[in-house]
Amino acid sequence: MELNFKKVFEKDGYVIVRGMFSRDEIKKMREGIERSLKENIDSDILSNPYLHHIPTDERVLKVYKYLLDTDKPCWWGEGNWRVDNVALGWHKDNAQRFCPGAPDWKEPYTVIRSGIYLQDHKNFSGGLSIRAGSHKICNTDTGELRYFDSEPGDMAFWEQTITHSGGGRITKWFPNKLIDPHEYWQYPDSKFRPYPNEARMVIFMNMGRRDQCLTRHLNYLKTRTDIVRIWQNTEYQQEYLDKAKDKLDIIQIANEVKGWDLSKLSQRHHCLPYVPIFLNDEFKKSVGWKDYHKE
Ligand SMILES: O=C(O)CCC(=O)C(=O)O
Ligand SMILES: [Fe+2]
Repeated sequence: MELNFKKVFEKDGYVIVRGMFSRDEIKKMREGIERSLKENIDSDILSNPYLHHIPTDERVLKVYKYLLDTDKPCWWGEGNWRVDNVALGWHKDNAQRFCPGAPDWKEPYTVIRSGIYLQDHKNFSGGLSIRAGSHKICNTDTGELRYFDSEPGDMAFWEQTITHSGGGRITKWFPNKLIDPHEYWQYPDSKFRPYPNEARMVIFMNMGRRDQCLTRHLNYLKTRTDIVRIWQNTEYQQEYLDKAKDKLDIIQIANEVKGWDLSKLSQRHHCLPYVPIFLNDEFKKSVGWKDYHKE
């Protein structure tokens, strides 16, 4: 795998690495998700008996190390899978999405998300829509519309600040002519290519490096029920940790949030404060703030 896409990544805010996994590996990942569903395993994938090898896979790490410019990417347990559950509508996934004055927009947001889409979105709808170059812009209306036309085996990496939407649809006769997801409703279904026949399965992961952005990102995640619930479900097997710890800088936030009352957290996104008057001791106490970049 030749790594020569840093400039493109920095300019567009995303990259698709083709043919990272074999068809057989993809089939096993699908089976791993099916078994997890049956056995009710909904925890960080590094603790999942069927999927724990993915974050430490040499090919995955090679790309993360290259993009993050670090020898040991940070792992904090933001790795999960989704089945038929699509985040529709343009959005970003960073901590402060609406204030251009926030550090998110003044400095690079160094957390990188990735997705392994386990079905064909080259010939079928259902892939990710994104706005190229929008990772540097604090609004969701700007950036050329693109579609992740991934085939099983491809893996996509994108910035948390990029504008994106799940469940993209391609048209039947002109797959390169994309329609804004907010306008799909204006067209008949017959205009679009169908979704793949099999269930839509995606494995998502985030990695970063030890810096102030990481501290902001992790404390932001601690305000959200969806991610805290996954951490609460997570018990790392020592064997997996031992295998991973030479490759990943592991932060076990899962241990910090064990007894937390989920009803006190938020189901939705709330922007992380960034000016001292709001990012005060009371707020910090409420999220169990930690300076992860200093640890
Ligand atoms: O379902 C998808 O493809 C998009 C999910 C999403 O928005 C995300 O993982 O950040
Ligand atoms: Fe998202």
